[in-house]
Amino acid sequence: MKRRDFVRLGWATVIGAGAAKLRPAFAESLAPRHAPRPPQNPLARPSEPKASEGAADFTLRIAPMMVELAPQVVISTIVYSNKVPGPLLRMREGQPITIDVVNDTDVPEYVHWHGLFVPSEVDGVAEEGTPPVPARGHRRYQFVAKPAGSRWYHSHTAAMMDLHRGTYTGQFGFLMIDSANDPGLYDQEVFLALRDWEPYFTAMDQDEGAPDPNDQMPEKPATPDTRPNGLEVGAPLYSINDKMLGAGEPLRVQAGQRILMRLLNASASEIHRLALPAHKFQVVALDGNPVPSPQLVSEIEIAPGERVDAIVEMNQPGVWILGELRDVARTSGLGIVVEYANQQKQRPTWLPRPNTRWDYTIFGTSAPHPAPDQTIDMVFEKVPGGPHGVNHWLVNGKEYPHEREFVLRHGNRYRLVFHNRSDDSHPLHLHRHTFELVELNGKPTAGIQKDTVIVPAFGRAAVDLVADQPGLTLFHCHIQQHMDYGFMALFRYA
Ligand SMILES: [Cu+2]
Repeated sequence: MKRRDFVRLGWATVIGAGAAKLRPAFAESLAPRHAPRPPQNPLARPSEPKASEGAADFTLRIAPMMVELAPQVVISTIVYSNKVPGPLLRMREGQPITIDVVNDTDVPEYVHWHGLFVPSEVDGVAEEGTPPVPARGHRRYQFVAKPAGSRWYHSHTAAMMDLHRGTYTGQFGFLMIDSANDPGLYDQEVFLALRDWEPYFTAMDQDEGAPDPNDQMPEKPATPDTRPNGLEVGAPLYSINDKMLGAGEPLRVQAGQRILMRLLNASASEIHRLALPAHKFQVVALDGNPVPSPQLVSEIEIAPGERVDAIVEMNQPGVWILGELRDVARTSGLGIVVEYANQQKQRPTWLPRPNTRWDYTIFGTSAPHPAPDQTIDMVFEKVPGGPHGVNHWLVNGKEYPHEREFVLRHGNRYRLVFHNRSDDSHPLHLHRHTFELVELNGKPTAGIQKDTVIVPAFGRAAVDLVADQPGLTLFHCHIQQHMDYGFMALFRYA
């Protein structure tokens, strides 16, 4: 695909199209809590693609913004088009799409289209050769929208020690590719992005619960690593979309409705677990791809980069908290009130829950897999407290870059075996492709198509990949700090 500059549009036109009005976030939060409003998520209203030829379908404008997470809790970050999350980019599968990105900041940026099959030159990744959106400049991205499902877009800039860059900022948004075959078996669709804010360095683990004695840890070394842990990134504030628990509009539902929740973990560093007391989630898609065996679960685990689509049947009238299982995260903002019609008088209820284990394989089948043409082993290790006191990461014994280690032949089938020899769980993401989960800690499965998979601490996962998207392809842990400090590899096509 040929990239064109959009100089011919004229700068004034671009500014005109891109300049969103200041968001009335403050006014909204001052509105009476129970003012009648249509029961829908404001995010569900997409920015309208523009019809005229030569104009972009969407314009994103990168600029700083004050975000009111709660009354008197206001943070400063960088966002897309004065919104957190950025505007919902909604498109049809197969539709050619033009997106203009205007960068009003002093640093180059990359916008990555997560989960899409797009060429390396537009994937929004420096390592793959995508050109940046220059500081105080602009760039046009063009691609064909595929595959259908819940996708998203976010900054793909390295942050290193600067916790105001990359995925630490508010530069993220939902990108929905609608399939012509969506059965539409729901009454409301809501987009819920989990986030943390104001990151800081700490040597304490943020999201790891106590290890379950029943956990399989096939990659656990015989002798434990006794070196002191280095710095990781934590956060004191959380939100769903741009509001801390209780500060925003509740999710308004009616008894009998089926609510499709499109969940995204847009955090730079933390895996989250969510529950809605008295309700169950019917998980229908993982990373936007329908699962072969939709199942009812009472908790959802979702890692940075992942999406979970789940339908919740509203059959327990009341006012509830959809929130993080960990009290510290939920009471620091990670939740949203779910309010049934005519129940407003009640206080939102949270019920402590037994910690069940999230297991991807229950959504799969037991179909056999074709034999791979080649198996590629990838071993991940932590170097605790390297330079700057920050943990560093090794892929097959070395930090990024890898030159010719990972070479794919077009059309071949590969089995990637991820050996996590560290005491952290890692959400591993492969760009521009989806892979099929084959095995997790010895448990076989089939039919689960993902682009990001959590490999638990000292765990092992195997995924099958058909090499059908020629071009440079980045692989990395979706935790920003891990990626910045070595946890990346570039796949090439021969
Ligand atoms: Cu990681």
